[in-house]
Amino acid sequence: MATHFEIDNSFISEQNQKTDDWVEEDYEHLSKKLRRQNVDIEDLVTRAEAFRVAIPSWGVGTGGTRFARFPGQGEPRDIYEKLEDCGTIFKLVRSTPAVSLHIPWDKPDDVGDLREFARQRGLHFDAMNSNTFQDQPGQKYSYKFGSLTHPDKSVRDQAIQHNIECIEIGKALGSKAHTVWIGDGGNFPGQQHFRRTLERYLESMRQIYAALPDDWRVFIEHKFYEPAFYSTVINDWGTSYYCARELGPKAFCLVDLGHHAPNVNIEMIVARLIQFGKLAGFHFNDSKYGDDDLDSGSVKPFQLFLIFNELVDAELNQEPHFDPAYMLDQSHNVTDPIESLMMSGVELVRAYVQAQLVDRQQLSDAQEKCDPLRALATLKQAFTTDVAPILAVARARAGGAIDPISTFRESGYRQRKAEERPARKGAAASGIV
Ligand code: RM4
Ligand code: MN
Ligand code: MN
Repeated sequence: MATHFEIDNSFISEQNQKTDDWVEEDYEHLSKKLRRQNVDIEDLVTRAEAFRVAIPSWGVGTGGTRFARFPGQGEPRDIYEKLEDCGTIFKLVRSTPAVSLHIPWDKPDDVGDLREFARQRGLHFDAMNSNTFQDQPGQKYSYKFGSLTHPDKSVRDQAIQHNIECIEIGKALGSKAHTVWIGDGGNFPGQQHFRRTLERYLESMRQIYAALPDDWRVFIEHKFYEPAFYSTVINDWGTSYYCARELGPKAFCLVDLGHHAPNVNIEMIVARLIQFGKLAGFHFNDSKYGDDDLDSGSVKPFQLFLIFNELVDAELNQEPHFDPAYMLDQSHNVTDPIESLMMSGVELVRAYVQAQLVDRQQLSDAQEKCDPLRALATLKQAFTTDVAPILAVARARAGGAIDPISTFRESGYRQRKAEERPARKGAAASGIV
């Protein structure tokens, strides 16, 4: 069998030695600064080390737009190569041991073999994702006009069966959750009867819900437009919340950051879902207009921080049913996907650690005393603290890279994969193109 290039641990520690000096110096300085605020830096490093975010299998391939896709060199050609890349990301940043699969893009021939392949790389499987927004070769009924909410029962049944199959595959892989995002909706006023389509959704979802094992959860993902441009069936968090309540205690609402109109107060939606005990978790990304595919923290890092502020507040308060699943869901069209995913993963830990720095007593006092300026200043103090040394130390202690991007580039991984993975004739990249 051909050997596959891997970055080895000794290479990572060699690279880390190049940067050790400044890390130590900056860490020391930050620890003194934080001590003045009664914060123990070691406690933050422990929390940073424990932070986990899942990688979407479809994120390691190059994405594209409706206009074009510019494939990168050495792209993964199948689920095994995708897992190889996920394993590399995990090795360098140490916070991403879970991978989320999309079926049928990642449908394995041999589930046991795939599970073992992942295990050998220290990886396991996060939520499963179904796909009823595309037609697959040989599929009997088309999803052109919807899936779980289609007027024709045969189409709905086919979509239900597909979701149940995803759960079955997930069970064999050791997953514990299933995410349902549908592309169902309308492009024209009058095309769909709004109430009737939502009724059909619930009817279909009840059957999927019934197939969930006891220790599983189902995540409902809302999106306000695209691919349908006039209306979508699960358009916002209110609809998602209503459905999750109707379905039962194993149903939760998933927030994909890009699935909201520009300027929507997402942190407030997060707080509401926490309060109602229905927050499933996140698909993290960033957006500028109506997109859902920019890298996390690239455009609105303050918003990301404010979201984590709500999450950390809930964590510290030990809110009931609070067990959010974190995943990245973004499309890398012009960057190396491995680099983007590593950087995004790091941005999430950064926001998480910054949110830990919020002086909660001071914030609460400012709120009770109706002092908005003080409240904002309290948040800003945490947000403007440069926690980079904490992140670097956490990664290094866990065996990861102090500088994941440089280490990745120095390793020559991408060039090696370009040799190992010549484009297969006629093979289309699986995923959104
Ligand atoms: C959608 C949504 C889903 C993802 C697909 C690929 O916009 O975010 O989570 O499965 O894209
Ligand atoms: Mn998503
Ligand atoms: Mn999306």
